[in-house]
Amino acid sequence: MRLHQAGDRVVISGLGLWTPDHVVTNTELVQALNAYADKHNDMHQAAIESGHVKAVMKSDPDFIEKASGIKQRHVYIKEGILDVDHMRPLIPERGDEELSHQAEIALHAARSAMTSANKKAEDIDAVIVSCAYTQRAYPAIAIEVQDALGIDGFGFDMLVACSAATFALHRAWEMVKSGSARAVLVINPELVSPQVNYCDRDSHFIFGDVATAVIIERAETADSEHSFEILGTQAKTLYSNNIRSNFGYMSRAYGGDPFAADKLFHQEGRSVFKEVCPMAAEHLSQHLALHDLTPADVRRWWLHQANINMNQLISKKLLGRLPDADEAPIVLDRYANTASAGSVIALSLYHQDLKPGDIGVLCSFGAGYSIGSLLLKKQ
Ligand code: CO8
Repeated sequence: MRLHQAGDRVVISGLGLWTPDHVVTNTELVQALNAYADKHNDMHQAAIESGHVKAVMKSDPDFIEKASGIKQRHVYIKEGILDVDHMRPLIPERGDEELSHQAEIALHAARSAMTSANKKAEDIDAVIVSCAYTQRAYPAIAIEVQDALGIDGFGFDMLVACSAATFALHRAWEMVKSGSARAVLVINPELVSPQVNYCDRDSHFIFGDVATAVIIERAETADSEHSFEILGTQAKTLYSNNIRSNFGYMSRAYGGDPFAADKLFHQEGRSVFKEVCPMAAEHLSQHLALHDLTPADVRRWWLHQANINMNQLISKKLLGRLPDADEAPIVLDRYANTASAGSVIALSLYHQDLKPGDIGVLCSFGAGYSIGSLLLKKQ
């Protein structure tokens, strides 16, 4: 075990973003769901009338945009998603000797973060892959990525749903602070489309795929064009069943349909909205107060990207007014909810204009419930 110099000041020195080529618009998604609903409801007409089978409810692009702010999403593989006979992405299975799908998208983001931080494999000691789902239990995707990049050190996977990125950055910050790693590569390969229920109007529009990556190191070793000192990190969890996925390794023992609706992502969206917004606003004001800061001192909010109305409500609670796009950039219109990666996409796309000394807040909120935040200062 190596022990490196402890980091007095720790910075985010590199950011990577990989966006899948394929786009699915709300209109496309709704057309597919509505065609599926017609087919299902015709086929099961008698059972639906007798109450034995539930009718599939139709969706509406205007509802989606108004209720969420989402206009489109990127997906890793589009084939199958809009096909009424499949209603899921058709992703070819790869053999044990091939690079896994999730490691592949993780590598795209990782390489771009390493380039932006001017870091080579030999400068990095740890890799964390942190996201809502990993495609297998072991070996860890992080170790596969570590191997592909030629990093000598250690790697592990973390699952914290929407807060996977902020919680992993928290761990990376602690590692560099303590000297257990010189630099840490945190990657969020959010390959969520396989777990979206494209037949359910309540949730079919919510998610998109993406991969983000961040390099964390001591301020003394950082030489990138843009870097942010991490002034502090805070994490909070509170158990809730309102956002849930029951898919897992126990499915084989249960014997039922491992892909039934309750095994996929499902939520009580209204309750989540009502409960999480005040929690997030309270969490953020307390975090700022710990550093003798107020919301008015924050130049930019890189908030979790689940729902535009949630972000507006949280910002209003913090600022007493709605923020403009420059203060709290929105990416969910283009990317939809990308689980943990949303706030990191916003940081990746909207940071270069900040001036030295400017304060920013990176914050996630979602399933668990979980809330994570980092206070950042532009160097
Ligand atoms: N088209 C037409 N009508 C619809 C549709 C649709 N697509 N969907 C719902 N409706 C209907 C409902 O059935 C309801 O009808 P009725 O009044 O007759 O019952 C009506 O419209 C209103 O529905 P809602 O009350 O549900 O509508 P809302 O205004 O609350 O909007 C939202 C729904 C957008 C879901 C909103 O509640 C929301 O965004 N809540 C917060 C959700 C959130 O942030 N969740 C976080 C989840 S992400 C996360 O934690 C990461 C997990 C890991 C990711 C893995 C992914 C696979």
